[in-house]
Amino acid sequence: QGVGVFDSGVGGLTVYRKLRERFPLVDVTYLADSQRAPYGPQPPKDVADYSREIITLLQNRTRLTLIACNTASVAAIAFHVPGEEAFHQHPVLPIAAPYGSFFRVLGGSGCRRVGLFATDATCRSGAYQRQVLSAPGFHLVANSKPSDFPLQANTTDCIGCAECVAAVQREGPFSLPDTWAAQTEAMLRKKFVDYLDQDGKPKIDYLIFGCTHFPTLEPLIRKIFGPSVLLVDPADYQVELASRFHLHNSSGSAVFTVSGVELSEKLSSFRQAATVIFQSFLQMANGIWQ
Ligand code: DGN
Repeated sequence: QGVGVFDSGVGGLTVYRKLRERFPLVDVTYLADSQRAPYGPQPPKDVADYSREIITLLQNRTRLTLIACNTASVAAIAFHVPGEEAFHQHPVLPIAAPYGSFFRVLGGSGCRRVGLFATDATCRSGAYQRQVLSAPGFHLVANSKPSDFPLQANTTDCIGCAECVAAVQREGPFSLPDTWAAQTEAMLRKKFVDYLDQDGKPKIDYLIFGCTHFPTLEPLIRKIFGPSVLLVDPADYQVELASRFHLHNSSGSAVFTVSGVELSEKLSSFRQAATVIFQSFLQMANGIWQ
């Protein structure tokens, strides 16, 4: 009766956190496919197959699955996972789906320049670009060529960062020495060059986190852009949509599962990264790791 959540690794914990805030008493099964992470560089067809496999596993014990990985979501959508028939009884909500365009609810007036920060696979899919371009008044920074979708690998209207996924997956940003934080900030500043003017002022009004690992980098990103840029986490809209499914309140338990043969090793590194992402995580998990 609970909710299944999966990601290639720890990124989906940022979705789990929002789900838990919204539904404290719903049981959750979280699956980190660490054995096959990262998904970003792999062929979308393979990633879609992983998703199909994981959803099949989760649907036995949950009522609804959230794909808490943008890369898996865009692959799943492209390869029709889940097919209507196969998962008829078990709804699946991919994070990168066009949920009636989240920009509509953002409101605001004047300039609405949007930046996108995602994995290369999500950038190439054009999933978020299409949403931005279909929302009246919003446009992408830097350039955008909607007719080119699906985009080429070197697209410039989206900023991809495989290194960021790897870094968050490995350790998370907060436990690292200041020197590392400084290096990461420098790397991000380089990445965001199209989104900053010569004085370092933002050229964007919104930044979409198109990868679930990236909200953990928020303190550094906030430092770079300052307070005026609105950071958009699609998990808010995904979790909101989950509320339509009348989720069953229970004990609010959470089971965390990691794929891979060297399970104990994977679990300990996952646990470490999870702890870093939000301190009370282990407390919440209450020792029920599998
Ligand atoms: N958290 C995943 C996403 O949202 O795309 C990262 C994908 C990966 O494994 N590189």
